[in-house]
Amino acid sequence: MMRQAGRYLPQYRRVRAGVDFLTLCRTPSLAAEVTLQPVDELGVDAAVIFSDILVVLEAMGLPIEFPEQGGPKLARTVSSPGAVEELHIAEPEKQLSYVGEAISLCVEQLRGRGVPVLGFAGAPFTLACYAIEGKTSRDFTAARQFFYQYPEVGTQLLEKIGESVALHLEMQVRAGAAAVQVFESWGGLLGQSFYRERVLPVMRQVIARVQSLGVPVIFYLNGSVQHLESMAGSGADVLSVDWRLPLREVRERVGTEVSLQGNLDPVALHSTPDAIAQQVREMFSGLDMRGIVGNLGHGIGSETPVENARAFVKAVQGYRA
Ligand code: 1CP
Repeated sequence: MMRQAGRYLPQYRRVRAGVDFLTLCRTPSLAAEVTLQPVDELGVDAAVIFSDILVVLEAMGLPIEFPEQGGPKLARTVSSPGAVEELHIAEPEKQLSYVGEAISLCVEQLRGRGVPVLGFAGAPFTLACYAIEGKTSRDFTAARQFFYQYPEVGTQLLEKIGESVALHLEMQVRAGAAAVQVFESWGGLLGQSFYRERVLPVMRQVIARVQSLGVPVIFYLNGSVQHLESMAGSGADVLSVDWRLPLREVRERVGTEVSLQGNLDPVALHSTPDAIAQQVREMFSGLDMRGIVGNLGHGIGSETPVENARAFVKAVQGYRA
């Protein structure tokens, strides 16, 4: 599940009560502990390393803060073409080595259990949104404006972030990640041709770089309806889609060469275990199940009842059986 290690789990909140979010990310033993909680508690088939997409921006020279209220904030933003010039390419082996150490610890602790560890990173456009605006936004208007105002510099920004993301993912693979997921959480804000022409070329490069190390890449895009053909053209091994279209229809649009991951609306986990099992059957109905990964259509909410998250995992695994 997306964001499977986190606030809806009481065990996570107990660990978090003693440390701030960034300390948790930067302490490999603690990051590994919370990464493994959903494996033990829910029986998920893969562990998703505990980290955040924004750590790459910090390594590029934009310090981040995670205040207890109000969501993450950057201490500096990219507000002019000059600021793009000043950004560094991240050096993950030096600056983000804690992520690799946490992955290696998880791999070691999961040995013999048949549970792979997944790495992840934000996609270049989604990270550019945070780099330009410095915090979350409903529609990232200022970020999108930047790309129209400074088309060439906008592309340079995507390329610099893309290079940093590729290096970060390569480091995670070397540390033992069996696959990686790239999160394009804000891609749905863009029109079809803008995404295809301005963003997809950089995504393709990132994906190919990681694949050359021999691991599959999962490409998640929230708001995927208008971008399915772009996603299919990205070269990713698995397309992870939101809940807005049935998987059957997604399959028709992207063909049979690529695997699909998804796509229950995470809000549906606020029903009952029986209703969740019914929704999982509906989600898979009429599909050839080869190359299908059962998942949510976006991150699990922090108020989700744990027994319902468990019911979701059980329903997917029951369907597979
Ligand atoms: O206090 C806390 O515990 C902070 C809450 C929190 C958590 C648990 C944040 C702040 N990040 C995380 C962990 C996290 N972030 C994971 C954990 C690993 C797992 O999957 O189990 C992952 C995969 C992420 C990825 C992430 N961070 C994304 C992409 C996925 C998505 O939901 O679209 C995004 C957009 C972020 C930014 C971010 N970090 C934290 C928050 C609250 C946000 C969202 C801000 C916003 O709404 O724009």
